[in-house]
Amino acid sequence: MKNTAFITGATSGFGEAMARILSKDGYKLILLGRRQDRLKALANELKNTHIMACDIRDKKAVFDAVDSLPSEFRDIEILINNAGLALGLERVNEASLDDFETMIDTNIKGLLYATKAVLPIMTKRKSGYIFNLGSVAGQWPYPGGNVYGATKAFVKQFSFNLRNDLKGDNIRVTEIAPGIAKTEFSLVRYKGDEQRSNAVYDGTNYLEANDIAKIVLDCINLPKHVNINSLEVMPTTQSWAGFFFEKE
Ligand code: NDP
Ligand code: 8X3
Repeated sequence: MKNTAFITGATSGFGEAMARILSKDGYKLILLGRRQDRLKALANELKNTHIMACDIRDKKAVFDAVDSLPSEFRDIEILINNAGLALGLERVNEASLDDFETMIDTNIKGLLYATKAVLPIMTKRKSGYIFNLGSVAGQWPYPGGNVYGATKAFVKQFSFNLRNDLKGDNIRVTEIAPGIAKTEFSLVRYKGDEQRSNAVYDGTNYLEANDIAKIVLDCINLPKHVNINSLEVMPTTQSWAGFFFEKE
C-alpha cells in the first residue's frame, strides 16, 4: 500500500474520479465532503479509505478531523484541495452577496483550513504534494464570473506563494486550472436547474472528470525533482472569445 492521499470534495466530479484513480494506483485515501452517504458508498467500494463527512467551511471541524486521524492515515503524502463551487452567473449588481460569501468561504477559506491542518504532517515528514484546483476563470474574465473567478485567482497566486514558503521542505505544489468539464459543477452553479445545467454541455465537447484525475496522477508520477507550478487545461473545442468593444 502507498501512503495516504487526502481529497477534499470527493463526493462527485473531479474529486470522486481522483479517489478512484489514486485508489487503483495503491494509495490509501482520506475523502472529505458533506454528503456522507456518497462518502460511505465510495469507501465501501474502494477500501483503505477514511471518510470525513464535514463542511470545509467549518474551521474547527476540519482541524479536529485531521487531528483525530487514525494512525494508519496520518502519513498524508498528497493533499488535493478540490472542494469548491460557483454560485450564479449574474452581474455583480444583481448577484447575491450570500452567494459571494459562500464561494469565498469554500474556495478560499476552506482551502486554507485544509492546507494549514495538513501541512505540519508534510513538513515533519519532509515530503508531500499539494494540488490546488483553480480554474480558467482565475486567469480569464467572463461576464458573471466575478467573485468565482476572483476566488480562483486567489488559488493560483496562493499556490505560487505557498511554493515559496515551502522552500527546503521537499513539498511539490501544483495549481490545476481546468476549463469546461462535465461534473455537478453547473447543476450547483444553477442551483439545481437541470435544464440550464445540461444546456452548458449540449452540443460541445468538454473535459471529463477522469481527464483531470489522470493529469493529477501523471503529475504525481513525474520524477520528484520536477514541479509543475500551474497547469491550465481546456477541451480542444474551447478557446477565447476575444475582447468586447462597446459601439454607439
Ligand atoms: P462538483 O460539484 O461535481 O464537485 C464539487 C465537490 O466539492 C463535491 O464533492 C462537493 O461535496 C464539494 N464541496 C462543495 N462545497 C463543499 C463544502 N462546503 N464542504 C465540503 N465539500 C464541499 O464539481 P467539480 O468536480 O467540477 O469541482 C471540483 C473543483 O474543480 C471545484 O473547486 C471547482 O471550482 C473546480 N473546477 C471545476 C470546473 C468544471 O467545469 N467542472 C472547471 C474548473 C475548476 P459535497 O456537496 O458533498 O459537500
Ligand atoms: C469552471 C470553469 O469557465 O465555468 O471553473 O468558470 S468556468
